[in-house]
Amino acid sequence: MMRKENLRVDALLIGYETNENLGLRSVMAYLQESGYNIVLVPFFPGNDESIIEAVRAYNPRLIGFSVIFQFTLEEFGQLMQGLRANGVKAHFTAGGHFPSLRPELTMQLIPELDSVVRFEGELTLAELLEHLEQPQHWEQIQSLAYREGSEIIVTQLRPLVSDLDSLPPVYRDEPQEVGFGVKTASMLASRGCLYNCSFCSIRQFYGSVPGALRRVRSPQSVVEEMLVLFNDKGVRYFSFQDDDFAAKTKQQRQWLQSFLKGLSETGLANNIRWKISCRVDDLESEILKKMLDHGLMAVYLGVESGSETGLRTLNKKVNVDQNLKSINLLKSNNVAMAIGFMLFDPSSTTDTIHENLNFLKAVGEDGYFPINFCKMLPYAGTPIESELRDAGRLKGDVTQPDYNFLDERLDWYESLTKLIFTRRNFSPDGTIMLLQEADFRYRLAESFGFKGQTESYNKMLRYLISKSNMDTLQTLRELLYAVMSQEINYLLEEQNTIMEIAERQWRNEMEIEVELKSQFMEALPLLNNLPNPHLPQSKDSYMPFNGSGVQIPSATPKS
Ligand code: B12
Ligand code: SF4
Repeated sequence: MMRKENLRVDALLIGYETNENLGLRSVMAYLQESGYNIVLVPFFPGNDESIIEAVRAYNPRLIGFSVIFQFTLEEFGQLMQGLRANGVKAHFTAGGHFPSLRPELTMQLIPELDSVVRFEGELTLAELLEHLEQPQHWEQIQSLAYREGSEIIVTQLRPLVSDLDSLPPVYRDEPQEVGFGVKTASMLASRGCLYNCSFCSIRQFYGSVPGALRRVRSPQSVVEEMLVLFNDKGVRYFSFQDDDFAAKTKQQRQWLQSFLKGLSETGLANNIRWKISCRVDDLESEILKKMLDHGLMAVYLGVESGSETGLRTLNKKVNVDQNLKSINLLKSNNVAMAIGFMLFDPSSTTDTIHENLNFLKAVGEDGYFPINFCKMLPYAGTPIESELRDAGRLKGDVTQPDYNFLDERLDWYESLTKLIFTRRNFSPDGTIMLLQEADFRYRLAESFGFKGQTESYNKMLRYLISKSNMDTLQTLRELLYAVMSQEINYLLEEQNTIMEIAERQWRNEMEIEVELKSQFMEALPLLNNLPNPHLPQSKDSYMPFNGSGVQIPSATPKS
């Protein structure tokens, strides 16, 4: 972030920037293209002071908050309070999933907000900036919610941008590194998804507005953006954040073929690695192999459940067998992977929990990837939220929506697992993050063509991941038995057993973490000395993609 004292900018945008906030950066690029002066400031808890300082320095006409995670509503509310308390008079607006779907509630909960920009923000925010000082015009701005006295006015919806190529490439600054000096960028080739999983915000977000449920950029524009990042910023690892990097229908496969062709023609295919997130039914051997030949390195798979009942409740439209097949396909092709998995969902019973634990054992015992799990949460506007509300099972508050299970003892079980596993599963320095990081770095090194010398490190890593997976499953089983075999009234008598299970789990985690850190430290000099043989040194060795199909000589192929 550049500091220019006493500069009055048009807008200062604030949001989580863990993997580059592509939504905010797209809004920023569009506004810049429209001639506005914009600044981006990252948000994270505890950063309020530097945000206040930035606001003083830039004196923006408008501050835009990116509330893409429902659970951050309160944090953003507090930040806005702090800004107002410091005398900041700028117009406050917010965008993202929750504000879009619940604009009135958002503005009631955060009285400091002057408006909400609903759904896709590029065009709406540009129009708001243009007419910021003419509130009488605001009712003509589509997809806006704003205050008029004590009333909240919600305007007509704006159709989705029909051609994503008409938007400028997202704003970028200096890329982060993912290890061994490899620079990374987040990418987006599409917006939206054709499915309607009951727990997911995506369908509600894009489906509430006129326009196609899923829109794709042209393969040329995606490749071109990658090439610019490769040449100008030295980016070698591209992380696609598309909701579903789809490869199921004929049309989607055709898109993919053109994309892969573009990667070959530009010489990128052999010199970059990339990651996608997709559904299990997108994966099929032939197309996967083609993607791997063009630099695909990692896949995040939306598995979600190992129980047929669970998959039905989540409306995933796949079965357990398909889940297993896709995971095995990735394993047999040596692809780095992680899965999304919800051990608990509203239909959970002891039987479905057992099914899930069996599934996790089947996929996790070999230590191929660390298993992680969570409880499905009913986000605003999702089908499951309304089902739970209708059934009188919805509880919690706006930032932490929750529900009760049909069997009261499962509520106890789930609370205990939360208590025991939150650090392992979600803390930035917990076992899962450490194992994932170690696994990722190993696979990155391996994928860039450095094989053999880290074999012992790999073996140790598989052992530790398998141990963590199996310890976790044992704890989950024992806990389930301890809780479910008792009447609620007698559960307190199980306190000691439960404490023993928890303490053993935590001891095991500590042991794994200590071992991992020492192994990692030992392997690090070796891994760090990777010669990076396939990374071209000079950006001049590449020409910009011109879409004409010109073959550009590529560097050393991937081993
Ligand atoms: C990339 C990503 C992440 C990245 C981080 C992204 C970041 N910015 O830092 C990582 C991997 C870290 C992540 C983590 C999580 N994520 Co996530 N993530 C995404 C994902 C897949 C893509 C985001 C994106 O780039 N979208 C593309 C852009 C173009 O769209 P957009 O963000 O919606 O932005 C547009 C509009 O919303 C609007 N807009 C957005 N902000 C603003 C601000 C202003 C001022 C204006 C005017 C407009 C505006 O304009 C933008 C352009 O049109 C989304 C799904 C999705 N499609 O959005 C889930 C999503 C946001 N994640 C979600 C969740 C639940 C999580 C986790 C809680 C998961 C977990 N169990 O751990 C964590 C929490 C992270 C944390 N901070 O603790 C949910 C949020 C649901 C909800 N209602 O709250 C989503 C929607 C996925 C889903 N299927 O439901 N996530
Ligand atoms: S979970 Fe994935 S497949 Fe299901 S609706 Fe959401 S983005 Fe689409």
